[in-house]
Amino acid sequence: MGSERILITGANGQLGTVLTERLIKMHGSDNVIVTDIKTPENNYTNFELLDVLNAVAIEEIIQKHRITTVYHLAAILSATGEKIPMKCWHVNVTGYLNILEACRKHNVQKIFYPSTIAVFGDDAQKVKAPQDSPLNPSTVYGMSKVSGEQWSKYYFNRYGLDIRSIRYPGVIGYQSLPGGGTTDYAVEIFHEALIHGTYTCFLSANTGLPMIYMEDVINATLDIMKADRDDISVRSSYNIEGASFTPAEIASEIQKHLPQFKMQYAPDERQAIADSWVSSLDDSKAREDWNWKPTFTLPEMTKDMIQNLRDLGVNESKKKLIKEI
Ligand code: AKB
Repeated sequence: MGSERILITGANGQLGTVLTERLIKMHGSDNVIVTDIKTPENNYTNFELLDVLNAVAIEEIIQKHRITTVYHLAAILSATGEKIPMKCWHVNVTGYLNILEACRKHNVQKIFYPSTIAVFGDDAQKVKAPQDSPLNPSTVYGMSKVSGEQWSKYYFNRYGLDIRSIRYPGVIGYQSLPGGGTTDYAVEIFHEALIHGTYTCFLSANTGLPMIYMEDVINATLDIMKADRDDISVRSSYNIEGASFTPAEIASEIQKHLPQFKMQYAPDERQAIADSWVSSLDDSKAREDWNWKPTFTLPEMTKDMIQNLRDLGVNESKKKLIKEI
């Protein structure tokens, strides 16, 4: 572990912010090269501006810092992707190919590639969608991630690149804010509940989606990267799930802590995206291969979110939320 030199792309995002902190804690700030297309608020020892569409810059950074492992998080998510489909495809697919080629040429040993529940489409089984479901998504984001899963398998089979991947559910955490996704409501709801006592949800009450708490998703990411190479039998991407719920269910859980909280519904264009996805996943393959096991249920994540946002000072979080939108 001591000689691992890590590159993380898209480090300013919802997950990147938290994963970067954890990787720095584990490997030391000298060994973690933090990159994003925008300058972060945090003062990292090793930060470089990086647009993943710049293949030359990726190679330079990999060579300069003698990178051995890449966590490639840079991507455009589902809702934004539908507004700028060509750009979404370009960033998510060409950007990933730039990373794969640079890794192949410069002998990077391991890559983490996040896929998503957006890879599923109307023909997938809605409840407990199997690991080997048909993948016919209706969004560009989903199409780009199905393609990314295929490219991962190709680079593993053809060049032996040790690429590991998880299909991320919607992520809920107090540390950072999501941007441009369809599952973003499940974070926004906490900020609005604490500040205004009401939230107007952009999905309808009974839209069930797979979700996961930040602590669990970070552990999953680190655990799959730690697993023995031979234990990874899925080289496209693994289903994982924390807790699946609907907007009505999370609202009623929040009401247990904030009894005055009121939820309204005004579904927008994101409803069609959510309707095309599955509502829960069968993650038994991840459990079998690398011992995946979530720890946070909906009641536990709700309690933890409210407690932490209160401790952080929700006004500060809200300021950030407004800026992000
Ligand atoms: C989104 O909503 O687009 C993302 C995802 C599920 O990948 N959070």
